[in-house]
Amino acid sequence: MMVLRAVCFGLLVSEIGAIPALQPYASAPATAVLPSIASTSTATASSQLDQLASFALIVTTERVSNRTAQKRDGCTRNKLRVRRDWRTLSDPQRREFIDAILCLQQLPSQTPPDLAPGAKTRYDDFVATHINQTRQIHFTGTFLGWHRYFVAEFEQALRSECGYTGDYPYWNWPDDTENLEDSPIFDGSDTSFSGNGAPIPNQPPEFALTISGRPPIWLPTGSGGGCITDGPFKNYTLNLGPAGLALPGGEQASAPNPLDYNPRCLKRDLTSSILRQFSNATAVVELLLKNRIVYDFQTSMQGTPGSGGIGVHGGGHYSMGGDPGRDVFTSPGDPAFWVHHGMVDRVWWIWQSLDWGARWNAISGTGTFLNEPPSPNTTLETVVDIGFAGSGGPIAMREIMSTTAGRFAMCIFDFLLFFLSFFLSFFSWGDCCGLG
Ligand SMILES: [Cu+2]
Repeated sequence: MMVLRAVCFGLLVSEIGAIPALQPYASAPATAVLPSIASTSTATASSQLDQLASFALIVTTERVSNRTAQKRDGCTRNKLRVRRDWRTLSDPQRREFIDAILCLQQLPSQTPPDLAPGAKTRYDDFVATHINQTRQIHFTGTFLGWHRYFVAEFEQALRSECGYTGDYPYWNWPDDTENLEDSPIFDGSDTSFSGNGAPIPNQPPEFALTISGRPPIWLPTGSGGGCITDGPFKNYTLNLGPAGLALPGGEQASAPNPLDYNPRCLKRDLTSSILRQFSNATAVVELLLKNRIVYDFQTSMQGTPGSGGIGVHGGGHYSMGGDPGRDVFTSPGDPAFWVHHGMVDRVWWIWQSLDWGARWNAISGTGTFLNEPPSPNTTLETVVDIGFAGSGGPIAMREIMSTTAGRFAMCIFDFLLFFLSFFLSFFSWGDCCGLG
């Protein structure tokens, strides 16, 4: 372990160069010093983010190395499940993930038709659940935990129903702030999530987000706007929604019943400027370092109402644009949702790991969107569920707060650096502690 730690910090020191300020963390390995202020230099902030993620990896490794924790959590180092940056996957690995999603889009829905008449495929089950619960899982105390569960159950469906064997990927937003069209996620290649939508001439330059009667936030439209034309999902049909789809020009579109069958193409309107403004490396590091209490962290991540911002979470969603990219309810209908929320989960994991003892179970907020209408506080005993999307059933928040404990003991580890993963490869990686 000491060797591991020494290697990690050796790497970090060589990576980060001069970090503006350093601060110790209470429950961290004694030798750790971390940045306390997000650098305004993109390159330095990216290194800071790598450093914070590497630190989280060390904290997690130490936790599962500890005999007491092993006994308590049932999660051991030889059962680790790894999450990876999409950029680090080989083409065949990317293709395996894409093919597993395409497979879910072929399997029949398990949602009863009277509940969601438009849910035709297994993939739609996830979209239907998100539409159904949107007001209870955004700007609520369950936001982070619910989406962690949702992503984990999606991963489990890919594995158990479509034979996926690879690692679950995430979209590292700061890498794509210059040009989304060139991103390995959106470049339209066979190993991407399909590309931009066909360009719409003379598209209105902005669209509006309106939250609970507050002044609208106007954001720019992008370089596409129409149906996607290439890549693995070009024949994919979006069956559900819309429900609160922000349209260029300021209008919103909602179907009378968003769970009815409404087949249409997937539209994208890639907007690098939105990602650059809200999900750049400085913004991610600032989110991680500035917010010491979970209420501030989760609210800032989603865009503090009245601030004019949309947070790193909103930055990823709205930079995809189109339909359902601009529809909070229907957003899982765009397959890139899953790598975006892989990153959301990763950022929460890093934040928790910065002070694990105090933060793994930190929970705040209520059960309704911005507490409108007022509802009881969310607690560790609050039960969440994901309807017919997953197989895990209702679960208490307490069970989904940790990546290495609880009923789901997901053991999410994060390899940022190829040579770090090479160094660690003497561990025998296997299926993690199991879901359910
Ligand atoms: Cu969501």
